Amino acid sequence: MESLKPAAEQRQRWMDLGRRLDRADDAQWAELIAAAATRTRRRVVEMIAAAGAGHIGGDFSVTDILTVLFNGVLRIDPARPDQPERDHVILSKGHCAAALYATLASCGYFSPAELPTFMAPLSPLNGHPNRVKVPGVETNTGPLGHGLPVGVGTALGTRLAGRDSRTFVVLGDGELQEGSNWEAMMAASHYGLTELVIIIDRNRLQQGARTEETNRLDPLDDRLAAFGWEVRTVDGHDHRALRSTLTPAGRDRPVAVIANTIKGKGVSFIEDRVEWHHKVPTDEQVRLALAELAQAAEEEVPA
Ligand SMILES: Cc1ncc(C[n+]2csc(CCOP(=O)(O)OP(=O)(O)O)c2C)c(N)n1
Ligand SMILES: [Mg+2]
Repeated sequence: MESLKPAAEQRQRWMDLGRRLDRADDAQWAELIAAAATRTRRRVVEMIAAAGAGHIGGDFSVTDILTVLFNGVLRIDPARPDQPERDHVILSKGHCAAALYATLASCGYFSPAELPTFMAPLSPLNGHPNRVKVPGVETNTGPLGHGLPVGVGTALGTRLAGRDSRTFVVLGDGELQEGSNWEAMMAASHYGLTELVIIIDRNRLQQGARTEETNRLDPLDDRLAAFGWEVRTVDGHDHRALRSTLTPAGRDRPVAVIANTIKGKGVSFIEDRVEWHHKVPTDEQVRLALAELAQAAEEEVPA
């Protein structure tokens, strides 16, 4: 199958939503973003159920972060995914490709009609993101510990080219146990990359256990600060707080956002349970999950 192409109609829907968000007051803005995040979670459930594989827990913990980035923070045009002046997002925790694909499709980088092909033979929507096949994917990820080194290079490159683009790298917390991240952090602070932001999806779970039992990260804020970063801490499911945390660039150093999240956020029986790192829901669990998300969607309809 060929690489995917931008979808004009869906991009128009995304732009219409953008205009509504611009006009909305704070409460309406939060409701519209919550509805978009819930739609992404519903799509993720359907994609993983159809594929019989995926990483639902990490998809759900990062969904609100991606939704706010792509609807409230980034300067992007899904019709021109390669335009040089764009902001860049690298999902370093590439196992959460389903959440990224659902988000990119909602912006019109490609049609949401492609989402059911997730992980099917010959589909461009591989289990881990591929920049050659999927518009909006900046870097191939999946092997943990690669996204931030590439992000540092991206931020340096845009600076050398004289552009003011920002680069956002989304990391798993377990992923921080890869030493390559800390080498990249040293380099970023050495170069004073104020235009670089890392967002750590701090759900406190990794593949088989809690991060703090496996290889402790705390005191994470002190450690990041010691590496020369401006540290901001936020509730990773609070859309308004995410927007105000992610919007300002760093003052004189790169920015590390610790986004406190719940793995599996949004579906009660998936939340904070280690086995849902890559468990696939049964038909009955799919029904229950979609019912919970439908309930959430009803409560989120803006007045
Ligand atoms: C280098 C590398 N080692 C191991 C894996 C297998 N793996 C995939 S996801 C994961 C756990 C990641 O945990 P975390 O970064 O906390 O992600 P999240 O909780 O957001 O799913 C592991 C070990 C991998 N993809 N890459
Ligand atoms: Mg984690």
